[in-house]
Amino acid sequence: MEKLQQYTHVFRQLDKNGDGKLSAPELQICIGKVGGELTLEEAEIAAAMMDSDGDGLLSMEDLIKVVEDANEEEKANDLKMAFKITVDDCKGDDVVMKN
Ligand SMILES: [Ca+2]
Ligand SMILES: [Ca+2]
Repeated sequence: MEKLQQYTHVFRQLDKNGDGKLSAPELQICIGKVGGELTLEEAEIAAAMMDSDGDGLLSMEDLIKVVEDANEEEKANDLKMAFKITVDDCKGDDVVMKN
């Protein structure tokens, strides 16, 4: 799968309400998917940190930036790693979101 297709695929899965942006609750689901825990408050802070245009929501561009920036040394940044794992996991079309 092309990298951009992969991002699009992941993004669509994470974007539960289909508005083209990832909100804090949607980030929470993302973290839960890779076995992590994030409070809504933490998700809101994380979204604000990764948000590039200040609307508090993550666009696909923001997601790509976050994943591309993620590296193994940045263990502290769980959300980046979670995104990376989610994208890496998404090689096929048969990925099922756990709710
Ligand atoms: Ca959304
Ligand atoms: Ca934004």
